[in-house]
Amino acid sequence: MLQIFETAERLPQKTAIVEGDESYAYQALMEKSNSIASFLLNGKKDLNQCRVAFMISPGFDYVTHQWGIWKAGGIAVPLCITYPFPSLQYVIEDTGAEIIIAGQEYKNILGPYISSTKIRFIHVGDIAGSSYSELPKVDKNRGAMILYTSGTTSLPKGVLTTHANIEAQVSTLVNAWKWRQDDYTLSILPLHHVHGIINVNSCALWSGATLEFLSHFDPAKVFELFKKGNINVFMAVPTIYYKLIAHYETLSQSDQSEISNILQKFRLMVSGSAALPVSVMEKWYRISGHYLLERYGMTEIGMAISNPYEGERRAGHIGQALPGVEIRICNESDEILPPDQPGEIQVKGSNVFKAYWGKPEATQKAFTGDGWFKTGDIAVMDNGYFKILGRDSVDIIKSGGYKISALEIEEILRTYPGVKDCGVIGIPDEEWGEIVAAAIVSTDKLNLEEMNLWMRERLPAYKTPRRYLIVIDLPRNAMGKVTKNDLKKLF
Ligand code: MCA
Ligand code: AMP
Repeated sequence: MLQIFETAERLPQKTAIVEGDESYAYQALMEKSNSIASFLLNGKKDLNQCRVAFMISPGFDYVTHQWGIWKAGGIAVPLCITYPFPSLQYVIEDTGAEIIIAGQEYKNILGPYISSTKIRFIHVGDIAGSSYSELPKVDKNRGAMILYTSGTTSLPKGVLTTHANIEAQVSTLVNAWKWRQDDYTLSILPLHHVHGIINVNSCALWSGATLEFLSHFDPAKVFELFKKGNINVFMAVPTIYYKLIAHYETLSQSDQSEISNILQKFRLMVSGSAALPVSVMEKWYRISGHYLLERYGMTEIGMAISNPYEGERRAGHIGQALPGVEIRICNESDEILPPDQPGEIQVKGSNVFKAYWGKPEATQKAFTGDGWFKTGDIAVMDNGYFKILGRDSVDIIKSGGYKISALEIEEILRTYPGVKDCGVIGIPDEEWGEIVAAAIVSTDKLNLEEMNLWMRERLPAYKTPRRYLIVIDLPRNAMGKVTKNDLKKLF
């Protein structure tokens, strides 16, 4: 992490963050994060990898608290600001967080729970002033961050990355995509995932660029900001490009040409987190004159494969291994296949995470005997470029760039009164990639609207099914296992 702080020291006067009408120089970022680190230390020499969960809206406060935790030697656990309480409680308890920092607007959701625990609770406003004590020298191989990812187990797993992992993930992208000081980018992605934290925020600040925040994604507001003419780098998930295109199409011809003229001047536009439909890539090219740079990554590894910054960006393909990242394609017995045969993507490199938090068995299962991380994504090399063919599990759904476990949703649905059984799947959708759909076995007359509301109290909106279907039984194979591909056909 050192380099990111070194840049801030080197460029004290340069604008680091813009948030609404406020702007903050790198010096302010350093001073504030130092005083936060001291406040967190509270007289101790080092937080020694104590987990510090924080629920802070995107902006200067988010970044300074994240940096403060790192500088004090803690492990940063960003909480999703749209999670309902049960999802927050799971992350807090699974990480064993000893400190929680919350913005004033999240006091109500967290306050009552925290007062019943021994957790130290800090409000963002509590940390004032700029006096600070000596900060610890943090070894790079110590834990820095835990992010939650849904997988083939019903509950999300915490992915522990070290300072060295984060450094590798950021520096690889800064070099490959030629980030520079005069770049100016927009942070609109959720800040409890790699895409927003690493690819956008950390790459920008590592490079001495300027990072402007928008509290949440809104196509009209994004275009308004583009029109100011400062932004020249933009990164988003395919659903966001889809929504921007849909909004563009509603504009008058003169507004369209104004936006198009601005977009032509951008240096770089990237898409990732889910497959970029060729139709979206082509439409965006017609609007902006840019072939989106599609790349492939995962919470456990940061970015691993990318189309080139210079050279052909091939539609429907994720590109080639990034420098410093080793990739191989393997069969189910982890034997290396020639890359032109379809198989699992396996990854090695200093970008690869340290462990699933508190889950040694899951960690062991995720790696081959010789230390390659098994992604579960199936790909093939097509004329020099990797192409994703699918996943090895039908229980993983990608919607709006979010990874969602069907099993987690099923487990909650089964506890709803009147639900005898259920099967959750992702159904293909042009805008969202997939949308979450649930088939419910019930003999009662279920009120689906009520059930949906009940689900939304227990799951974030993005994990809540958007389609329900009542069925007499679920399709099963001879072993009695639900055949999800048959289930998909019912929708
Ligand atoms: C949702 N809604 C519902 C239901 N579900 N309403 C009724 N019933 C339901 N079952 C409502 C929501 O409350 C909301 O309403 C509206 O539908 C839209 O919800 P949402 O899904 O949140 O969509 P959005 O707000 O329009 O946001 C779209 C988005 C967002 C901006 C594309 O999905 C997003 O930020 N995606 C990015 C995810 C990401 O960064 N992934 C990276 C992880 P209301 O508006 O009234 O509240 S992957 C990663 O990090 C790896 C390393 C990688 O490769 O990048
Ligand atoms: P997450 O666990 O949320 O980090 O999501 C990682 C997963 O997103 C990967 O395992 C892939 O399945 C998927 N993914 C990321 N980038 C792409 C891409 N460009 N094309 C297809 N799938 C992608």
